[in-house]
Amino acid sequence: NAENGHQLWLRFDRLEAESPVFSGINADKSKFAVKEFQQIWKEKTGKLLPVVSGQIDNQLIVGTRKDKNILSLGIDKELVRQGKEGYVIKTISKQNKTFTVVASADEKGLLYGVYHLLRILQTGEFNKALNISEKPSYSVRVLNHWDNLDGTIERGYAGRSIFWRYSEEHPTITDKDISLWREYARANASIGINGSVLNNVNASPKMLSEEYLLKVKAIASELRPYNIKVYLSINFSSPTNLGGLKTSDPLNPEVKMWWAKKVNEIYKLIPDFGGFLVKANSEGLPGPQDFGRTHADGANMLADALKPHGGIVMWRAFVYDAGKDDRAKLAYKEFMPLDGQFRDNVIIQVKNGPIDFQPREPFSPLFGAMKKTPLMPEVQITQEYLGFSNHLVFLSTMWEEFLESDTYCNGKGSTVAKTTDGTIFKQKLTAIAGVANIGLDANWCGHQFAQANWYAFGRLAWNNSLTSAKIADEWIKQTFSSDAKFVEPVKSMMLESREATVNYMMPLGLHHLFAYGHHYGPEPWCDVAGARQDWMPKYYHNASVKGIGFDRSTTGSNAVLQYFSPLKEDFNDANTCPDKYILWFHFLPWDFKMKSGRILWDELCYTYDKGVQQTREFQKNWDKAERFVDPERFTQVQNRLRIQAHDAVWWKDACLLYFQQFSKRPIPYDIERPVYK
Ligand code: GCW
Repeated sequence: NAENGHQLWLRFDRLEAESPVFSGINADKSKFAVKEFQQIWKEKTGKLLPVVSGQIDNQLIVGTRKDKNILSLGIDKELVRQGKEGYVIKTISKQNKTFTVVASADEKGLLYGVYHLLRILQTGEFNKALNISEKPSYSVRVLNHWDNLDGTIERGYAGRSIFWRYSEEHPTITDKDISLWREYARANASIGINGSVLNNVNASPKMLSEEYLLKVKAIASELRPYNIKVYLSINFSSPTNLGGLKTSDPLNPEVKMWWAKKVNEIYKLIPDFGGFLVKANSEGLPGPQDFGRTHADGANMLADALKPHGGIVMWRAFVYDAGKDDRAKLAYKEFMPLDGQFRDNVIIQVKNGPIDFQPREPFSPLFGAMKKTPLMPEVQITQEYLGFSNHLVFLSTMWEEFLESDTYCNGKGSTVAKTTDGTIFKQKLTAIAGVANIGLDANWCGHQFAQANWYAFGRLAWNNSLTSAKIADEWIKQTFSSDAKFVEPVKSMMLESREATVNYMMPLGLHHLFAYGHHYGPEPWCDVAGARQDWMPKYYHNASVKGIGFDRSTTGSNAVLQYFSPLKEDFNDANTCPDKYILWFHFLPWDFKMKSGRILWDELCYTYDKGVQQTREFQKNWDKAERFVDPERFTQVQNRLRIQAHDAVWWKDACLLYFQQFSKRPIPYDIERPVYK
């Protein structure tokens, strides 16, 4: 693809310039990782790295513990410790000669090791004193594609599906598909993603028809060399809707049989198939509760069918029955009583926050609370509630904030990261999911900077203690330029961008002020007759002359009680609750005294305005970067920053002018005047 952004972070244009040229590679040429390295080296430098043996200075040694060139190094124990996907990269000196070694226990790890080497060559971190050992934080690091079989993508803002691009009736495969799938797989492998759920969680029963499974098989065979397993979202009533059975009751023997057969059929086609992702009894989809059964009954039935083949079930906890209670409490209420009832190949997939991918939410109280069932975080890479692919929002800081949130489930330091990666609860199965932002757009993600979110998800899934600053730094250097005059300002823009977005959209813990349905712009006044109350912004902001916010304290919905001490006490008291969550947990009068000394109304005005000013700085910042970027990508980003600044003003004016009817106070005179009526 001709477009510049198509190469993602895989440009590798400084392999030679920034590094000492290797004298040659000592490796088994038939290994996939070695072929991959050689191919990239050849593409990017125009030269093939010669294969050498014997002891030559500056040699690159690549192999697994069973290879002769690695066996002799005496690092076997270390390699075994890193597990199948881990690796080491080391500088070894012997008799005045230096070697760079990339070694692993298994070929899977070797591929990741080789990509790590390429990354440090490209970012200028390569040196002659390397001692790197890596292994992933989570064993399953999976992208969820909300791709429909007709080629559309739910909440996708980068074009149509790369998997299902033609007629829904007869899935076809072209050469273009195959090369795209390969590029996709390579990009994922380069950041450690090892699984793809190929279809929307709002799943069509047709997904499991033979015709579609054949296409899944074809996709799987392109992804397999890159260590990526395929998974499918299933519709819980498939036995009825596809199989023609009278029921889909998970305890019915015929239903169990149907799933067992279906699973056998899948594994015949795809022997390393990963398993199922299930959205059940959620937003109107069918599920075990339709038959008086529990989530555990449903998940276990599927788990039993998958178990003999080594497959897993990722069962989502995104449930909220209309009108039952405060929406933020519902997943906890439904799932906590089931703790300990799930099979060992089931993992519960929980969105980072208790509502739904808002610009800011506290972490879901299920993390840390379910102690006998493994949980996997689900984050959203696609920007459903964050300006689609028009706004530059680097989500890494949001995920870092989430992963580093202390649940206190096991005393201080029990971060969400540690409750899910096996550190605190010794579960065998660990996983993390990101809802992909990938489509057929030439640059894959719509916004050039949205690629950074795909990148950041992979890096954090691999190492959940990486900082966003490190991730941004790597990404900028690989994607654009290593020049400090470019890297530093662009990095600070990225690191500030999510907070800026929270400021101009929903500061101080406000949430769900979005326009109904599409979730792009503001619509705090929205009132759709007959619609679910918990889809209406008013349900969340409750603005009136008395004040604004959602009372989730002990004088309100009691949601605070789902958190461990001392969090629940901190959240419960408006004077100790962090400002960033204050209107999430409290309904407060307009003249409530904030920590800054301002009254709430003024604080709200200043924060909205700050968000607007931040987007203006982003524009200036980017304009100064012009000389470092190709005109194509420069202009694309410039245009989108213009939209973002415009939207920020729209958000600020819409929200402030709407809330002002209730606050009945002036907008402080030193901030920008409204331009909308
Ligand atoms: O965020 C909401 C979206 C739905 C989505 C749902 C979910 C796939 O608005 O489009 O459906 O969550 O996560 O299941």
